[in-house]
Amino acid sequence: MPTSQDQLKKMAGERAVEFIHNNMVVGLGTGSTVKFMVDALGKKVKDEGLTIVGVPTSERTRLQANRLGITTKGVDEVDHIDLTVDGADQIDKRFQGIKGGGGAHLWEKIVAINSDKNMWIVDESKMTDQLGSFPLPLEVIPYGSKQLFKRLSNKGLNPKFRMKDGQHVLTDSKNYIIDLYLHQIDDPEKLASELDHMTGIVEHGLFLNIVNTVIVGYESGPKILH
Ligand code: ABF
Repeated sequence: MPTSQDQLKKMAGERAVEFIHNNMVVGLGTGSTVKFMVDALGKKVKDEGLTIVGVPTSERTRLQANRLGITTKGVDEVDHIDLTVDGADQIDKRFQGIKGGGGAHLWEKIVAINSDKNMWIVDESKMTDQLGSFPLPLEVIPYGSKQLFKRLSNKGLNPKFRMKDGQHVLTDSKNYIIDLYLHQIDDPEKLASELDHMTGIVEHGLFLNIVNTVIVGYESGPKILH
């Protein structure tokens, strides 16, 4: 019986917990792989009487952590973050990533850039030779977003508002999300720089030169890549 994607995610999430020790301040990402990690972390905290402070990157993760007895603080309430463990949507061979499939990439990037170390936990399906087949999320300010949409379209970036039941999907900061359907991104650095200078875009989901360690769940077991 082949290992399911969830089993591969759980494998990576549980292996990540072995890197979390007493008195650490740990950034807690978003997504289903992180959910497995936080479940395992909650068990470790309880079984070993661990003292850690979690810094969640979404309301969803904060609620899960608190439910499991993990103390959480806001990113501005801690003086440093030892390690952030987060998921990802795509990771290429240079450890460049696309994140934001869950609409949380702004808070995730804020916590990530304020962390001493970053670790991504994924199942093997997220590893790719080239970024781009996963739509690139943008968090955008609602005011002027239709004009921004037109500018993105005119640049050939194939934008689409992220909608659910006819309504804009809102981020935790109450902004809109536009996904760019690019199929492949030949120069992530160039695209990131272009997007960084477009007024109205709060943050894009290209996470470049951020991650230190990736744990991948494979059929044969978890692999730790540096
Ligand atoms: C989050 O993890 C998001 O940035 C990304 O979209 C998601 C991956 O989701 P999953 O772990 O459920 O595959 O950090």
